[in-house]
Amino acid sequence: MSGKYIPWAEPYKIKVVEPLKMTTLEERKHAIKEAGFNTFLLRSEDVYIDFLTDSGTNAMSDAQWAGMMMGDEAYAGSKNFYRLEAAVQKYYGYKYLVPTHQGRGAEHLLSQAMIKPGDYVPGNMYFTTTRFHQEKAGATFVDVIIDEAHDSQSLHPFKGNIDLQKFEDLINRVGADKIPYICLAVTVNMAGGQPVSMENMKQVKALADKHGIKVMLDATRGVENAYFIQQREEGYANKSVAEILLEMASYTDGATMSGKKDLLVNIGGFVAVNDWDIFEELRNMVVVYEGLHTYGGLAGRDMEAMAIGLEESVQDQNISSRVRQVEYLGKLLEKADIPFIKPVGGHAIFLDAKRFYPQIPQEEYPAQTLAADLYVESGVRAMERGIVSAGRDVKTGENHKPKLELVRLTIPRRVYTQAHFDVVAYWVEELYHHREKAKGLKMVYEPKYLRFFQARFERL
Ligand code: PLI
Repeated sequence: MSGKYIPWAEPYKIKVVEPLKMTTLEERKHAIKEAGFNTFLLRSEDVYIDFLTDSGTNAMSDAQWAGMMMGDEAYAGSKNFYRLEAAVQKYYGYKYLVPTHQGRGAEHLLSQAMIKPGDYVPGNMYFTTTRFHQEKAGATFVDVIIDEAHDSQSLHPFKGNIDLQKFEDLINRVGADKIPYICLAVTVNMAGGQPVSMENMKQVKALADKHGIKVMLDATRGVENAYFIQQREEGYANKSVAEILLEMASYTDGATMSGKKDLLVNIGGFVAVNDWDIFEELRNMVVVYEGLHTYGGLAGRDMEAMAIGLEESVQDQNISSRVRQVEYLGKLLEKADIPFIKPVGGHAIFLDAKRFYPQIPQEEYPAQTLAADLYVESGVRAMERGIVSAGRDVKTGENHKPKLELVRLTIPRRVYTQAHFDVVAYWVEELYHHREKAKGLKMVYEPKYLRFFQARFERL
C-alpha cells in the first residue's frame, strides 16, 4: 500500500435534471418571515439547495422508473407485493411483511399491536414519530443509549450503541412483562446518524431473549449502519454490506421501515416480523388504517420501485458513495473549523448549534435560529434537531431539554454533486464568520403534536 489517495466518484451518471432556482437576499428574508422562521414552512421553490431531509428526496434509477411501468394495480394480490415480500425476505430475513404508506404508518401499526397502556419501551435515543406512536399507545419511552451519544464531541465509533446496564436497570425496575420490545434504531438519526455495532446488537438480543422481550429494529437506515460495521468493526472488512445487513436483522424479531431513506424511493414503508401472532394483528389492523394487506396504502408501482430500490441499496458501491458524499462535506467543514458532530454520520452533517451560537440560550432556540439564518444567508435549507424537535414530556407538559442542539444538513441520495457540497460549505463558513451577530427566536405558535413541523417563531 502506497497510502496514495485514490479518487472516487458516484457510481452513476445524470440522465434527467431538475433546474434549481436562485433567490435574492431580500426574497429569502421575506420568505423566512412568511414561514415563521421554520424551514418546514418554506415553499420548496424558494429553496436553492435542499438539505432539509433525506426522506423521500431520493433520485430513482432508470431501472426503478422502468419498474413503475410494471405496476400491477390490482386491489388484491398485486404481483409487486410478492416481489417486495421476496426482496425483504432475502435481504432482511423476516418471514412476514405488511406494506405501509411510509415509516410512521408502520410505527403506528407495530405500537398498537404490541404495546399496552402502562408499558415501557426502551430505545437508543428517541425519534420523533417513533416515540409519538409508542406514547400514543400508552407506553413510556426510556432512552437507553450510551452516554457518549449525548456528547457532541465524543469520537466513539458506535455512538448508537445500547447501554446494556441501562436496559437491565429498566428491566429490574419495571419488570420484563411491562416491556413488550426494545426499539433498536440503526443508525441513530437524532444522535447524528450514528451506528450500532454488531457486537452490541448480539448482546442486546441475548439480554432481551433472557427476559422474553422482543427486539424490534428501526431499519430505516440499516444499510448505512451495515456499511459502518464493514468499515469499523473487527471481522467485517471482507463481508459484503448485504451479508452484514442480514446478520444485523438476525438479532431482531422484526422491523419497521421507512423506505423513503435507504430504499431509494419517494414514498413507501413496511413492518416485517417473524412471529405469526404479531403478524396476524398487524394484518388485521393494516386494513383499517392503511389499505389491504397486499398494498398497505401504496400503489403497485410504488412497491415495485421499492423492491428494486432495496436491491440497489445493498450494493456496496451504492452505499459507499452515499456515505462518502456525507464525509466529503464533513471534510470541508472540518477544514473551516465549523463545530459539528463527529464522527460524521451516515445521512447528514449535524452542526452543533450550542457551539456555533454560544450566545443564544436553549430557550431561545439556537438550532432553529441557525437553520433560519443559513437559509437567509444562502438559500440552503436545513432542519432543526434540538429543543423544538424534542417536544414536551407527555405527563408533565415540560419541555424536553436535549443535550444536543443540532442543525441537520441532510444529504438526499443520488441527487447532488460535489460542487453543491462546496457551495454549502462556503455558506456555512460565511455564516460562521459573523456568528456573533445572531439573535434567538421566540415561539409564537405551538402545535399539539410533533410541533417542529408547523411551529412558528419571531425574531427576538
Ligand atoms: O418519515 P416516515 O414516516 O417515512 O418515517 C419515520 C421515521 C422513522 N424512523 C427514523 C429513524 C426516521 O428517520 C424516520 C423519518 N425521518 C425523517 C422524516 C427525517 O427527516 O429524518
